[in-house]
Amino acid sequence: MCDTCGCGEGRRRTIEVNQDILRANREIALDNRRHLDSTGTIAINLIGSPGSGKTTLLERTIERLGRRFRIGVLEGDIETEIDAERIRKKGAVAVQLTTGGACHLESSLIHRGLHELEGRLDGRRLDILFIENVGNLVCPSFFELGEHLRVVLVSVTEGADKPLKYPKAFRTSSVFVITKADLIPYTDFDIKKATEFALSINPSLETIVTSSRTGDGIDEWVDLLIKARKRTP
Ligand SMILES: Nc1nc2c(ncn2[C@@H]2O[C@H](COP(=O)(O)OP(=O)(O)O)[C@@H](O)[C@H]2O)c(=O)[nH]1
Ligand SMILES: [Mg+2]
Repeated sequence: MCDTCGCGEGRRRTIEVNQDILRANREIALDNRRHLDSTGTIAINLIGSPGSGKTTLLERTIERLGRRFRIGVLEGDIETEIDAERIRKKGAVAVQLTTGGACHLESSLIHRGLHELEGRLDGRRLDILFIENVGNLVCPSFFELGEHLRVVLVSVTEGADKPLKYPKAFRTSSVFVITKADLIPYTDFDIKKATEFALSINPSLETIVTSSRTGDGIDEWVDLLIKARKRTP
């Protein structure tokens, strides 16, 4: 029962609780996944630091794909409806999920959000569901949400070493999006290094360099989404 003397007893208890939470989360994530498969919806979970450009990339994506596909967005934040409102202005249906303090989204919240999204669609099915996770490169990587594709974003102002410092986010993702490439001249960001670091953590990671400001790399990003959608049931 000791949390302070370093005997490890307290730590062992904490790990057991965490494993229960992760197991319960995974079970609901599997339910989410079954539901998404049954409606032919691909779900994409975006993980990145606050301000890394997640919402802006979604805005550019909806501009490009919004007429071709029915897109829904679950926006994760601690507080406010700001991001959901930004998405709605682009014409996609969006539900804001506020965690009230938690640093990540859990599968039960996605389950509720998905019902709410679908309730706004009058029986029509979503082609693509984007989940913008709470801004954080640590906690969201531990929680499966039922997504088909996990994408980790790092902007060039954050530094090329982030894959090494936050390996779990890169190990559990399939795609690495480097954002704000238009700012490279003002930073010491090294794309080659960032890519090598990311591949050293996860050799099958696909890297795309984008700028939502200039549009660079957005074609490649959109192509990747279309191909991923074709692969889903
Ligand atoms: N220069 C530049 N700024 C960007 C780019 N993408 C996003 N931003 C800016 O970065 C800030 C944070 O973007 P946002 O999409 O809200 O980040 P989020 O917190 O990850 O959703 C905003 O002021 C955006 O205008 C980009 O590609 N280039
Ligand atoms: Mg955002």
